[in-house]
Amino acid sequence: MRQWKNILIPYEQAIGELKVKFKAIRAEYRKRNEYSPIEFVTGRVKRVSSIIEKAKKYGIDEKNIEQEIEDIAGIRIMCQFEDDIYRVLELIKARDGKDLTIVYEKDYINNQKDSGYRSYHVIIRYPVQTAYGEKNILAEIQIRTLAMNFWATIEHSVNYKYKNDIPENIKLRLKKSAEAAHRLDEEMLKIRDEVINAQKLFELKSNTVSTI
Ligand code: 0O2
Repeated sequence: MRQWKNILIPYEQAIGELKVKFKAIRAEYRKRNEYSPIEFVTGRVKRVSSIIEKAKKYGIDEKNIEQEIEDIAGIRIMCQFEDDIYRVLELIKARDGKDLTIVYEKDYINNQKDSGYRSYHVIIRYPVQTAYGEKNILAEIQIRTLAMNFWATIEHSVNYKYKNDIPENIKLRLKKSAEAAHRLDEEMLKIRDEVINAQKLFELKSNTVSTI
């Protein structure tokens, strides 16, 4: 039995650091009174049971888990509009070779999954300074709109309930909902500038009220 509690320590540290770094980008835009392509950031370390389950599913030997399972550490960046995803991607690419290294990308936006899932994934290598020296870990950054996130969260819980064997009629409904979420993103993109201007005005008003 592997000492998972100890193995996961650098992954937890990486999640903590990456959350701070991406939240700092949002905070900086806000302080400059500029629009932030990052709406909010979450992160998690995969549960040991899910790691073992995934290893079994792909026939991965336990000793190779850390090299082959790329999403033990997972960061999720939510954006308001679909084109923000590509701005976030540029922000990540600008750091390639600096505090992180991009390993490869998975574009589930232009190549939507059969389930209806859409998101942009970037697999990175991230150096963690531990008490025992540097450890390079793999992490997955998922970049998605709020609508994509809404759909994925619902679908994930339905999948959990049916243990990955969702009845056909529900699968069909979920696919239709994915199309609706996609249309919502497309419509919102068309009025993007209008929405951003309105949000700026709203923020200006809230700041004035809070300083009175
Ligand atoms: P959790 O709870 O987030 O850890 P696989 O994981 O088997 O689908 P692969 O190639 O290893 O396939 O990784 P991929 O495609 O990059 O997917 C990894 C993660 O992306 C998943 O992690 C989900 O978070 C998300 N994802 C991928 N496909 C779907 C989907 O159809 N629906 C939803 N809701 N999310 C998806 P985990 O391990 O599934 O879950």
